[in-house]
Amino acid sequence: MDTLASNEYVAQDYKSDLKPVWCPGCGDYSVIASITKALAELQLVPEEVAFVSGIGCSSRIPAYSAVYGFHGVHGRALPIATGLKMARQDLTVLVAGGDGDGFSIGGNHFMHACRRNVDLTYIVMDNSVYGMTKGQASPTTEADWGGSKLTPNGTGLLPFQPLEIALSAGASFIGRAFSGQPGELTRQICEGIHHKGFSFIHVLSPCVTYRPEQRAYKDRVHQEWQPTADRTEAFRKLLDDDGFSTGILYKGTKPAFVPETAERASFTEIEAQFAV
Ligand SMILES: Cc1ncc(C[n+]2csc(CCOP(=O)(O)OP(=O)(O)O)c2C)c(N)n1
Ligand code: SF4
Repeated sequence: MDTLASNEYVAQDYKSDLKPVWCPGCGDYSVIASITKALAELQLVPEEVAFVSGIGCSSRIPAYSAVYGFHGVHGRALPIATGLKMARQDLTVLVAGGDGDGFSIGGNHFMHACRRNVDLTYIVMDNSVYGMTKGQASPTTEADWGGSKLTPNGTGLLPFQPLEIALSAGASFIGRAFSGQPGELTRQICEGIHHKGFSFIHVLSPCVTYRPEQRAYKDRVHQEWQPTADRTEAFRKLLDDDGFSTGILYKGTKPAFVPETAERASFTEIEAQFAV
């Protein structure tokens, strides 16, 4: 495949013809715009990029982009993406989803993707709610939010801390951005793609339908972090975090996991190994 000369691609080239069905005002519009802008800034050849997601409003992102895409099973985007990257090291593999998809049903995969440090860029649109299934509490929902009929008195549970989990599990790039600040989000996506290893970008992306109060995020976010390679320093910053600090928190130097080239076996050979 031909690699076109630089500056030939514009953001529009990475958008599909599908019109998003998100609610007017949903933060995810800005996330897809930032992603396509980042791909254009990096002048990536669309055929050399693949987008993987699970299920949820945010997980529709691959359908709206014109790179290779796989809209997978709820919570299983990361294992699919890991397998793809292991088999096709030449591809830039992006993964997208929501807090429910990534931290609830997919929470186990999140930890192990951080630990494996395969070269993926994982963009989580966190709206602290299950948008697609009409507003149930998610792992990042505040303990006292009573907006769901299922939990009218709140969950009473300590919210999941995605950045702390990512840092302790071994992610080598961690950032947080706000969908209402697309310039900063685009910058982080570019840096995350550049970074060799597992890049986790936590995006505060309001669900205006089930969490209309999240419109106030714009008054709460504050640019705070400069990247450090010191995990202790990054943990200290997280202890002071109010959940609305933005910036790149951590950029480590751990080498990305690259698989050894395995000898391929035929299906008959594999079956023979399991024969009793
Ligand atoms: C195995 C399985 N369990 C549950 C569901 C139902 N389901 C679809 S989307 C979703 C939650 C989506 O929430 P989130 O990932 O936060 O994304 P959002 O819609 O808020 O962007 C759930 C529970 C499903 N599709 N598959
Ligand atoms: S329900 Fe919420 S997350 Fe889903 S499209 Fe509407 S605003 Fe966005």
